[in-house]
Amino acid sequence: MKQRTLTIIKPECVEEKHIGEVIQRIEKAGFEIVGMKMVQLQEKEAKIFYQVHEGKPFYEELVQYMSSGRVVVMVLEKENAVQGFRDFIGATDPQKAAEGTIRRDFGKSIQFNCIHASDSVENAQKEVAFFFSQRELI
Ligand code: FUP
Repeated sequence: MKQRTLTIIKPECVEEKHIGEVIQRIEKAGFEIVGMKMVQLQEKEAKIFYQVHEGKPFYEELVQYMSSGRVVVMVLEKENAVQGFRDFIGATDPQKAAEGTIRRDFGKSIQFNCIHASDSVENAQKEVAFFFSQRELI
């Protein structure tokens, strides 16, 4: 069944001008971009987006980082998109990510790991709704 998932090209990856390469890989892998925008998250928005991690040791830093610069947010559509995209980008820690994955090739550390992917169908729906209105999704 076709699914939709949310991805974010994170601030360091935007800063280092990898937007084009990352999007090219995503498209070549068969994910269809059905929504896309560039934003800088406000700190309060990043807090809400990462609410599931509240209380964890890395939460505050993660919120600061994700609101520190421009990000590119996309909604991707494909069969089994949620798990498929997580497998495609690689493990959270770029050093543990498989060769040829986006996180392995563009990530710097577990925090600066280039790209976000929704972790479940339910969270994907919530995350898509967090960033996009109905008319922004084609
Ligand atoms: P993932 O689903 O692969 O993005 O990983 P998690 O949901 O476990 O983590 C979400 C984000 O928190 C990561 F992308 C980066 C950050 N993080 C840290 O900064 N330190 C950690 O130890 C774990 C996660």
